[in-house]
Amino acid sequence: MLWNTLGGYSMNGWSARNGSKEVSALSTVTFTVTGMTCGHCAASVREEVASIPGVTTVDVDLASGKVNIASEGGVEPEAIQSAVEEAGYKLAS
Ligand SMILES: [Cu+2]
Repeated sequence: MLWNTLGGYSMNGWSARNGSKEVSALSTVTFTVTGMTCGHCAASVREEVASIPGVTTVDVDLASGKVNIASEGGVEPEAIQSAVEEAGYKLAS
């Protein structure tokens, strides 16, 4: 993968193609989780969501309930929902 990118660079120049490839590889999505009341809750949700294959980063904002998830290639909403429920919380509808 890395070598392909480098090859594209030297043969085709630094084009928008290279840039868009990198951006599309990492996708972020934000969900709102209800029922979290303390740092322990936030940590539980973060832990469960982080265990979903492909997820690279999980940011939990306890005050708003917003959970920001970065993943490689995207994550099924169903996977996120079941991870949140596994932790004992629910997604806001
Ligand atoms: Cu708690």
